[in-house]
Amino acid sequence: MKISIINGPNLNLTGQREPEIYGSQSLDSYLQMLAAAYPDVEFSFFQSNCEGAIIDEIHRVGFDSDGIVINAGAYAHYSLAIADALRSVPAPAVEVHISNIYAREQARHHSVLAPASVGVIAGFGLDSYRLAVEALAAMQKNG
Ligand code: CA2
Repeated sequence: MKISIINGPNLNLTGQREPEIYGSQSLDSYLQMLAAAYPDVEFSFFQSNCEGAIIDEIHRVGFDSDGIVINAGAYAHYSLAIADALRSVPAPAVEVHISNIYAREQARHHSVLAPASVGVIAGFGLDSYRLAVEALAAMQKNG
């Protein structure tokens, strides 16, 4: 099974700032642990602070992956271009957030990516990524 994990703006700083919201582990080290826990899954990892680069990556992996796990950061709240990109590829996407966006400021309560995704996982810290991988693996297993 091939799963592509795509991260958006500022997520490269996870673990370095605002640990009360995003935890103290770096995203890179977490994702390495995640990959080690799923030796049968072929992962690709991508992070960019640029909207167009995220869209290019969705186009690159979306025809070949069995699933996309996407944390688009703040773009989740307003990027119709990223939502369009998710709709333009066959791979199912799971939208992920480290924090519980619904317990934060009003502007973070809405996601334009949610309607373009098969599901949303938010609020479980970095474990949100593992839960998304589990969801995609269960979807594939159950057809
Ligand atoms: O909770 C999430 O995963 C978010 O996608 C994180 C985004 C935020 O804009 C979304 O509303 C929710 C922010 C990315 C992380 O930003 C950092 C800022 C400072 C230090 C570390 C990370």
